[in-house]
Amino acid sequence: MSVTSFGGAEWVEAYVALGSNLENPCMQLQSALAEIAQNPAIVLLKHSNFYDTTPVGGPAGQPNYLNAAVKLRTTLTPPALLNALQAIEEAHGRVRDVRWGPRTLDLDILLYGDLVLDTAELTIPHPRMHERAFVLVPLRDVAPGQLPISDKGTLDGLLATLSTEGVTHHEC
Ligand code: ROI
Repeated sequence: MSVTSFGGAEWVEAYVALGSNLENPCMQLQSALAEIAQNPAIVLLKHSNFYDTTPVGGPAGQPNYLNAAVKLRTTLTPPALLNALQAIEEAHGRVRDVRWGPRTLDLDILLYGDLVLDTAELTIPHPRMHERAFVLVPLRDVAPGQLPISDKGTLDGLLATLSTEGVTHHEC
């Protein structure tokens, strides 16, 4: 695990994906960025562009998503970061009913330092990130192309294998 120490606290770099396809996705993502940044145990380092993306999986006919990604530094452990992100999702009225159904706000931990974790609550790296252009295209805005994605290859290597059709830059 690579960590940096500032005044005693251990700071780990992590990447988080954001998604929304209900109730004004631009507003959902912009306020989520502000709320993540407000956490005293999180420093938001960079956020990506916003992308309009065709839904992958889930029920037919759901609206397009707005996706983004952030690079942050945190002293929170992975479960504590997950709790913090879920509290923001809940404040945005996220209801977990239909699996892969439409949602006001989805915040997923993609990577946490070079940690590999597989528990009932949390799998890091995110288990499907390597096959999702709607995750990797925004991630490339905030992460280097050589970033390793578990044992699946580098970010640029994976992007070269995926169709990015259906992922288009979106001004909010
Ligand atoms: N599809 C897109 N394009 N963007 C998402 O954020 C997204 N999230 C999901 C599923 C339903 C798998 N599909 C998605 O959870």
